[in-house]
Amino acid sequence: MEYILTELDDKILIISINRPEALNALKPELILQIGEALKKQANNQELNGVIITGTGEKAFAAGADIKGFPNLTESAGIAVSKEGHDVFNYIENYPKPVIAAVNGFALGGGCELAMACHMRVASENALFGMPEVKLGLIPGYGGTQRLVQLIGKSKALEYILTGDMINAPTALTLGLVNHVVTPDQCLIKAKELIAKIARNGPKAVATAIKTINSYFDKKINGFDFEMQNFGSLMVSDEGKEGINAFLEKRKANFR
Ligand code: CO8
Repeated sequence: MEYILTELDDKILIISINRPEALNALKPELILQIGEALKKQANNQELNGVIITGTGEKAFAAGADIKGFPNLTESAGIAVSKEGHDVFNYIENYPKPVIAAVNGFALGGGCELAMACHMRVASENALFGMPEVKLGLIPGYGGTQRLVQLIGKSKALEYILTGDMINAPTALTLGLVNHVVTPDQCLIKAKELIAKIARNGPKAVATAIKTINSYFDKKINGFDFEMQNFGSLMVSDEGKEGINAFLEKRKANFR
């Protein structure tokens, strides 16, 4: 069964989580389907970026599907958590910008999915939160790590330990989201960001994503990695074109 809708709209892959009757709760198969949809387009040179959103007006995703939890053994719980981690890591390292357009609830796994994206555009009615402790659990799709990265340890501890929801203006102040817009502007703003990024060198964009992510990879020295990547971009066709275009006072032609 398909739990997501996908469409290619003006060089943007739009993935819509499509379980509005369950507030788009994330079944494990649904998360795998998101991963598959991304993999299918990973080598599409024409693709400018990806938007992940939820169908309906109430939710981006209200978390992992709690109704499937009672069937899980400890090892199955670990395995399902790992499957989610693998997909969310894939999103985080995707070479094209991936933006979450968050309309309504983004709780638990839904918030974790939004945090794995490179940026978040929230509608005014968005509500974020990590309510797992209320279920006697902790975040299991990377939330303990990514919330700290995005808003700092002190606030992450507060929101994960209380399970309190975070409204859109607060999320903006905390740095959890990039923009807050009216509900009808949510997709439009996400598309605008992708279009703006698409004017830049695609290799540079992909390398910037990889290099920024290296900050959080304990096995990599991010400064060394940046120097290496800077050097190889300088001598790349794309780097030469961007530099020449500036010197010749013309617009760069990256594609
Ligand atoms: N899972 C399954 N079904 C859900 C979920 C969910 N997370 N959230 C909502 N639904 C369902 C409801 O059960 C209901 O369906 P039904 O009528 O058939 O029972 C329907 O969606 C509508 O929900 P409500 O009637 O509850 O709507 P309200 O507007 O009254 O409330 C809330 C909205 C506040 C969002 C409420 O639904 C809620 O609290 N939902 C649960 C939020 C939550 O706890 N999320 C975290 C889940 S745990 C998690 O995400 C862990 C991630 C890591 C997993 C690791 C591997 C397993």
